[in-house]
Amino acid sequence: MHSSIALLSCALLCACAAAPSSKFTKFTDATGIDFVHIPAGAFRMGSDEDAQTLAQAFPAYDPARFTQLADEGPVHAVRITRAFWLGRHEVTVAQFRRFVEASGHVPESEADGTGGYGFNPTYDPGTTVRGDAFEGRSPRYSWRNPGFAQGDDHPVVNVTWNDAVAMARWLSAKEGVTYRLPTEAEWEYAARAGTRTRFSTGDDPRTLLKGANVFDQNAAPHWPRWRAFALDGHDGQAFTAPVGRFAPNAFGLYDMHGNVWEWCADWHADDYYARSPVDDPPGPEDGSVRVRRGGSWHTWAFYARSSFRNWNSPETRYTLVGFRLLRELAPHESAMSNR
Ligand SMILES: [Ca+2]
Ligand SMILES: [Ca+2]
Repeated sequence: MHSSIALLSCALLCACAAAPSSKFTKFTDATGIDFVHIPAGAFRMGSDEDAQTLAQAFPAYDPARFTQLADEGPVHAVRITRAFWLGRHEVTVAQFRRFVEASGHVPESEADGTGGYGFNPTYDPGTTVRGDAFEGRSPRYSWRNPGFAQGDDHPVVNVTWNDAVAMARWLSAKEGVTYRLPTEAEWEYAARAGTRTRFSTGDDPRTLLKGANVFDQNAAPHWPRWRAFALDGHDGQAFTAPVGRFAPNAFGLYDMHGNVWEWCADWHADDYYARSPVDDPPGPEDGSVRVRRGGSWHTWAFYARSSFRNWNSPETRYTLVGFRLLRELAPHESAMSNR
């Protein structure tokens, strides 16, 4: 009797150690959001590539840009001690609309009356003071309308950090499990999916062509002044792409690079990596700007690197910024999970 129990336990443990049981590798919640099981694990976070190396790899860029990346270092060990579910895709227009309609939440782009940003083919960045690539901020634009066509399966944009957190809270109450934005460490761990290269697809930006929607030869004709920075190739997408259109990373996650920037839970601090804890770094205790990661459909490849950190105030809404949700494991799932 004892030996058969021991054998059974071993079989379960061995199965879990090899790979999470299929029951727990993917999951679709009641609102239709697909999640991928991300196991606990360790990785090296950040980048310590020197300016000279980067200048050689990205010759079109002003070398001064490569001296402004101090917040990516030092490279440091991070342990993600708890497995979690991460959205297979960025939150889509349809999913966000479902949230808005069911919850009554009024997204900030509509609530404060100032709108968002949008693409207007007659707008010329060269005639503006800031040289911004998009028109706005204007009530003409919001999460409903970024000025270019978006299907229901495109990632929602013009959503603020506060909007993203509101959706996570609504889902938490609805599902009885915690939904939230990933921490910056969870995001980079998931984006790298075991890689140490600049992108999960490799070091060469051209490897992104099959794995990410970034600023490429399809997008460049709309912004000719930045043509020199467009990826050398066509990814087929001038604006946002339907989520999941490109190849996934080794965790089965789509669009971690490109399509839309993704809000993370953390405040941003330049010096955080030098003082962050090894286990589950939560980000600085306070700050004024929130982290966003991964680059977008309008982002030059260099800024879509796994280690690149960008940020904005929590009420920022923009044509390039969306989010992806994390769902924490329920207690019974944690017990079964490959820790
Ligand atoms: Ca593109
Ligand atoms: Ca993305």
